[in-house]
Amino acid sequence: MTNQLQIHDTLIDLTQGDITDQDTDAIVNAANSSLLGGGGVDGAIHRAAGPDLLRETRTLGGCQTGDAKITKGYRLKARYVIHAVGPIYRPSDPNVANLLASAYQRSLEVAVENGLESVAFPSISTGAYGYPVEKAAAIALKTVSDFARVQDQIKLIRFVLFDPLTWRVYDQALRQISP
Ligand code: AR6
Repeated sequence: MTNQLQIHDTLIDLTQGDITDQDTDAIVNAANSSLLGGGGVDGAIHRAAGPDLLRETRTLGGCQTGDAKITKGYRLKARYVIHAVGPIYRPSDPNVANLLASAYQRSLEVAVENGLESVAFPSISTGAYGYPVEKAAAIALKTVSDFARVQDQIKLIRFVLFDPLTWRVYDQALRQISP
């Protein structure tokens, strides 16, 4: 299953699977602000990268919600991991959408600063952090497509959706922004 949208020099594509298998220049981790690991995709990335990843994240002093920090990828195929911290969903908080958009935006900025050309994202905040997938997918795809319109360095932005339901929601959201 795949769905794609080309924007200038950047291909945005959706795939279903395990992000730890990706050979993009970087994979993005849905981390927490400690950057010391956790469950979900964070746990899977730390397991696949090996203990050197935690050794490096311990030196970073954490990361604020809506921000992102880069490390090496160690045993992963991806050379780098960009650790992004999405918000815990609170329906009454008007800032959660901005913080989620910022997690994607900052990840891409960090990728550009490090000369990278391909980045794979999970669905940030829609697991343990409880963000409704329909809302999160629209924010994620709008943020990365706006980014694609204003830069030409990143050639591939891939979303690796773990479960079929999340994949379908992103697929629908991508269709809505496609010409
Ligand atoms: N590859 C791709 N996606 C995955 C994988 C994988 N291997 N494993 C899970 N997902 P979550 P959050 C999906 O909970 O909501 C952690 O404990 C999952 O199905 O990983 O941002 C952190 O340390 C869901 O669609 O991240 C934080 O404390 C998506 O990844 C907290 O969870 C995100 O789910 C962050 O919560």
